Amino acid sequence: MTAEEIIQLSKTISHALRHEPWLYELEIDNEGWVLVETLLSSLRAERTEWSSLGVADLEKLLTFFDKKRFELKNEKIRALYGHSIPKKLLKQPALPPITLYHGTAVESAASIKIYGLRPMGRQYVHMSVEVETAREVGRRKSKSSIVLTILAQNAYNNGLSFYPAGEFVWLADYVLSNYIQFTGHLD
Ligand code: HQG
Repeated sequence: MTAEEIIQLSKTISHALRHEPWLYELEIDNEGWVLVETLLSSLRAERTEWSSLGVADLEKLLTFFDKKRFELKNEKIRALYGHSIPKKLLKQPALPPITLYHGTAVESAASIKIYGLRPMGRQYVHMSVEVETAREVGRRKSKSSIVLTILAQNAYNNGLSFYPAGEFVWLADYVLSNYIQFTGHLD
């Protein structure tokens, strides 16, 4: 597969596992898992180029990106984050790092100051462990982006749950604005 083909495949799998699994006849369990074989047979039927897709192609896809979007285990696969399906997935809460980062459009900052971070179209608010990753997330949204600092442990100590989603992404149900620093890290 060329790089472009891997990106296309990754986007389709993200769509299937995060947003509209029913279009691929997938049944997602409470933790987001589906059978690899069911996903593969659905993808094989989707495009002629994918007619002989196998587990090795998925493994190649997983190592191709720096970002770890999917987890493959015991003949099952799941998206680690990003879901928008109606059934909220179960996540295990854990102690987050002292600070996390969230990149967003400068235009959204005023509303976030008032309402805090909300999941908007997804099930959870997404935060990054590293500033640079958050900066890239913010750049997707606007030409002028900002990286917000989340006082994660402080919020955790006051009862807010955080959930690890892979090594570099953390999720939360919401983050109140008193745990968000808006200064610094302006693009
Ligand atoms: C904003 C991609 C106004 C929030 C990325 C964000 C990430 C508010 C947008 C992952 C708000 C939602 C998730 C409020 C939040 N008022 N705006 N109160 N609260 N927002 O795309 O975090 O490459 O759903 O700041 O890289 O940007 O697909 O979330 O701008 O890791 O694997 O509402 O998706 O990963 O946008 O991105 P999104 P996100 P992949």
